[in-house]
Amino acid sequence: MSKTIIISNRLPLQISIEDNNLEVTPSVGGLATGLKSFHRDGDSIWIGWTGLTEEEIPESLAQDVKKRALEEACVSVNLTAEEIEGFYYGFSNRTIWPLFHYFMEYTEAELSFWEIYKKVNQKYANEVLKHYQEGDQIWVHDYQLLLVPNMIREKAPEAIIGFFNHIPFPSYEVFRTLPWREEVLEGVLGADLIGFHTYDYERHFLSSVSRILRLQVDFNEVTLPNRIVKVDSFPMGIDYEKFEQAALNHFKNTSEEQSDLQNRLDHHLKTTPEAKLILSIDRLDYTKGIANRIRAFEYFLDRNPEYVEKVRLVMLAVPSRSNVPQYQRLKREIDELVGRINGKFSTVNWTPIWYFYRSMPFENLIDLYTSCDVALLTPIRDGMNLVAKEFIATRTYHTGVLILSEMAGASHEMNEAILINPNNFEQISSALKQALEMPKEEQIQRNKMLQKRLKRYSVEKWANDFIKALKNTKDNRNDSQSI
Ligand code: GDG
Repeated sequence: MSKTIIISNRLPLQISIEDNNLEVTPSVGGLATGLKSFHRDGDSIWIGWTGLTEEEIPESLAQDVKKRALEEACVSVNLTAEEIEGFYYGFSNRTIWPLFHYFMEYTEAELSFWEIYKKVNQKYANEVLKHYQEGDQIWVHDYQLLLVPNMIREKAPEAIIGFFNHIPFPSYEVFRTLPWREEVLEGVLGADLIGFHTYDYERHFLSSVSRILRLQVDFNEVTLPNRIVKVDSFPMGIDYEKFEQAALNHFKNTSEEQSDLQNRLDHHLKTTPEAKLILSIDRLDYTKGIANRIRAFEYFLDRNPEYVEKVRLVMLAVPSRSNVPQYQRLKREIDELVGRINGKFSTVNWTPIWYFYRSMPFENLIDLYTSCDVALLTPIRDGMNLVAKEFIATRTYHTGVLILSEMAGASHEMNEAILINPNNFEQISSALKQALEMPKEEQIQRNKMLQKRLKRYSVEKWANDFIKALKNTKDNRNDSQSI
């Protein structure tokens, strides 16, 4: 029987070693959260890195690491500390990530990063080839593995290969600045089907293919000498029921069962009953517009002093890529901004910003989603943004307002949110006022429409649509062979 082989940089589980014992925890992040349910319910294996470098795994535990991963139908790829440095922190996060998010000034063109990126992509491809059997579907994910599709194709020309890019694909004018632009495009074109979150990213990719590689592009097909590659958009959804159910369960909790965080949130409601909570959740990343958001909140308080003591920004920033200098600088900038604004506006009973710099368990995310009145998500660029969708799924009373950056892929499907330009503080400030004063009936009306759409376009549908389209490419290939 055929299976699906999923390949991503990280596995959906993270393994760590405490006192010579293995600890397995779920990975946090968009891709892992999204695909986990597809993997759990389907016939698939997942190939990726566990989070431990070869040097960190004592020989006595090496087999156990493999075994623990296999229990979850996962296969671990072994990477050394040097490989992680050059491939992950280097080329992936200092070259491709900033370039694809239009942060050209952060983009480093370092030859040694590129060399190691190629080597590590080959390692992933080799691991796939070990597990691949004819008839399997191979599904490669994201910007860390752009070369893997073609590396597999070279050894298994008949393989059915899909590639999905979780981050934006930049316009040709930006992409063309990459020194290794041809190799990157050729790497991805090893796939039969290439998916993006939005139609815009799809068009940008096709425009680069036609202008850089001079290949024939007809609507959404690229003609190679011996194959046709399909390119399409598949906006990723969430496990809607999981979030909705978690919110429903949350409201059933007795006061003894609820978390310390929820107690703290309740205390806020009791002591300042008219005060509203504004929520933001993201990885601490310069693409997420966290500094802009804090400045816009300051702008809002400056211009609307009647909201002092009446509103609070609850901000969860999850530590991410803290080895990369820009992330370290951003962390310092955010610490300073939060300190300055809390110093400027705090009163004896009130601090305007509650800032959490950590990862939280799922139950606490639900506490935050359900207790806040407004979600303020202001990425400068974002492939999709699942947090926006999760917030809406947890609003089981249909109240609450989402303010979302128009630079997030999710904004294309979420027109009922208040859409803003993340660089326009004045606009964010008026969006906050509009959200805080929005009549309940209007909130309910907007959310019901959003919920209906998100429920329908769940992550399960996203994955099934992609796999179905991938299988169709095989049928098309068979058809064209028989002509
Ligand atoms: C990339 C693209 C695209 C966050 N903090 C915690 C936590 N999370 C979960 C959220 C959500 C996920 O992580 C974050 O997803 P996003 O989509 O918002 O962002 P990225 O991590 O940047 O993801 C993005 C995505 O891939 C999918 O294609 O949407 O554009 O950049 O699911 O709930 N989960 C837990 N604790 C936390 O503290 N448990």
